[in-house]
Amino acid sequence: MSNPKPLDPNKKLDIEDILENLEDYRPPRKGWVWRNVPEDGVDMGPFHYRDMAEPLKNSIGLPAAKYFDGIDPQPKCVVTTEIASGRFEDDIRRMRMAAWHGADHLMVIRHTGQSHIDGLMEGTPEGVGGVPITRKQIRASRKAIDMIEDEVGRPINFHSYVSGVAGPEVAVLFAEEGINGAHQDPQYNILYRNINVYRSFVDAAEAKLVMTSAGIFQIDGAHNANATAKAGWLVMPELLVQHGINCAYSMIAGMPKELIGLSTVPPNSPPAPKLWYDLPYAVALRDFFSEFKMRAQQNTRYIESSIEEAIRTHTIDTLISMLTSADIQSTITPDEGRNVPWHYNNIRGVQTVKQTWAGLDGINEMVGLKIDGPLGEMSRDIRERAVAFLEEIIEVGGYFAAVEKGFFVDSAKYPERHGDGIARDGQGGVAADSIVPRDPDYLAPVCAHFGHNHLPEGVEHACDLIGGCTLCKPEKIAYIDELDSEDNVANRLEKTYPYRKGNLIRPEVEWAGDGVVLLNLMIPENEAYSREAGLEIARRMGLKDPEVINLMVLHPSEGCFLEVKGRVDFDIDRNTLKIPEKVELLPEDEMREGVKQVGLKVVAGTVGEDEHSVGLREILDIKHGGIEKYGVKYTYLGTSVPVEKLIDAAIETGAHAILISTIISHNDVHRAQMRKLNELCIEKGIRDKVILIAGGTQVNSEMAAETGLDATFGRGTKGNQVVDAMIKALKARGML
Ligand code: Z97
Repeated sequence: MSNPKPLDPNKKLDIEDILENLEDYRPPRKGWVWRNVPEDGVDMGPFHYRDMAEPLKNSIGLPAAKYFDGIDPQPKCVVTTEIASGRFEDDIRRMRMAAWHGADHLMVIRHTGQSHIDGLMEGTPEGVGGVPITRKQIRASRKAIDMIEDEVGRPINFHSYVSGVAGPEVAVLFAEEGINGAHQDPQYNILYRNINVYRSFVDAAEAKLVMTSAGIFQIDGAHNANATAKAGWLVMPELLVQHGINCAYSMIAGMPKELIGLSTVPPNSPPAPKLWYDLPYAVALRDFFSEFKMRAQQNTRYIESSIEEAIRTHTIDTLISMLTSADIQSTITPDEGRNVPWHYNNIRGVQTVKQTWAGLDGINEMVGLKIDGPLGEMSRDIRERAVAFLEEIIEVGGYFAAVEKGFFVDSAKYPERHGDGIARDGQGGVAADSIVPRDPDYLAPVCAHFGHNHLPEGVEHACDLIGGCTLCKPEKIAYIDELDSEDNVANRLEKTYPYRKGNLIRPEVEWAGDGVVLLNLMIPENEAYSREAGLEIARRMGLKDPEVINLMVLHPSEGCFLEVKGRVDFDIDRNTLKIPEKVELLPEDEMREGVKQVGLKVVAGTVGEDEHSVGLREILDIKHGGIEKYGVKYTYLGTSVPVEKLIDAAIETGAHAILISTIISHNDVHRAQMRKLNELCIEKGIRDKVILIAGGTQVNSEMAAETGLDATFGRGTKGNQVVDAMIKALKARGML
């Protein structure tokens, strides 16, 4: 079945529509896709980029893009974001947002311990929303992603894990459903999930071959040692060994190098002198593993609840990726430390990569690494320690013996050992004793099967014996819908219907209608009082379940910055909102051109008895974007200027416009002054030659019509709005 209806960027995803006929849906493509990177670079707006991928069809650029023709340059590396709220119907909306900002590798991970699943679950999920590996969840997500990739104009890689004792079955499910990438590393199961060592490797061979058959890109699990170790930077030699074991084992199982990715993490974080650890480590990795792809993930080991801290570390990590080349740049939502990834934090992560990559585009043409110096020496030191580590593994009897002795994730700098590594008993762990040797005449009529398989004479394709397996004949896949009558997507969608398709609006961070909001507060108190005051303020503001999720001491006694999370339980009815008409400003170039063409001149002053001139002068001066910035010449006559004087000055200087400002206004003085300006100009016979504009704190845009002026502006007006109004008025009068 081909792609469903194209998405309309002005409409929300129709989740009910996506779920319709899901049992018949087949992914239109399979396999991993890298970005298209033109050899001669990419020209966008006023710039030439040396090292960027093709831009998207539909996207949202960085905030500053508006100054540069709205361009949205895309890094050459694949950009990852992790999305797993536990509810796929909410994940897919976030996937769409992330794709619009440039993510093309969407990982559905980290909701629950997927590795604990002992068998494949077809129908019923487990817990709220379940783990993201039921067929229904995967298929609905894949279908949504297929629609989203059409919308943004770039293939999107969908990713999850192949781990736990159900790993091979999960791999088959992923291959059937068009998953494009997966974590797979038998060492992960052993070290972190206590799955029997032998079972884990047997399963891995089968899973890796199945993944290969569907072109699923593999990411290993070595980086978990960095995240788990007491001192993340001390496990560098071990990380090289773990990468080496998974790469070698994957190739033995039949996986081509192009599908093998190393999961790397710069091991250190400021205030440590990060570069002195991370750069030699990255160089060592590239030296040993140049034939494989690098997936760089930002450091999360030392990140807690400060979003800014996470983003700053991520920026330095991205610089390291650029200096040493990374094929995939994985972002962690910068709220990882809070363990509650929210929609907008996925976007922040993607933006960090996008901004760093664009800003540092082509860095390697201007800056090089000095390998002849401490960098080279330190990198060599890491590699030597890794080789010694590997030699010791062989000496003690191989990998399994080393695991029994607790070689891995020890907190000392190798070759020292503290004896606190993760040790696993070869005879123990989940699914110990579950390996059954194959019979000499073993026959499995399925494709992509690891190990000896005695096919009858003349049969080349194993599944020909059964008329095709599910990988070759997807119509053979049995689709089982959710079986739980309580916890299922239909029930959840019914509850969230008013927010998705009805008229109700409630803020959300994760799930439709969750009502979660975040308060930013500065409390001028010490930490203990700030915390309690923050909670009390949130309660009085009517927030439910308030919780301080970040606290930064500004000074031990002067104050703290707090982020307080809470929930609102009211809705806003869309129909009660009045949307103000939007004034589309002319493009900046058009404004400048118009100003230049007529040699636009204005006279300006505050009128009546008003000495407040700051607002008007901000509108005039170049510094904060006043009209001078656009080339307008102005004559400023000062404060409390009589309207007559302004008109005379306009005639004398040949000004095209008069700008007046009033702030203090009793008895509607501002209105009277505005009317007077119009009437006097008519009297003097120059009304059709001058544009009359007034501004002030008590002025609004409707007063122009009422007082006979061309335009009137209130609080917060900027110079570009005034220039826009003048150019539009000149055009309307045929003067431009
Ligand atoms: C990342 N932020 O992107 P469980 N298998 C392997 C793994 O590395 C992992 C799992 C399974 C991280 C994601 C770390 N990776 C978190 C090779 C986890 C997960 O569902 O937690 O049991 O398995 O790499």
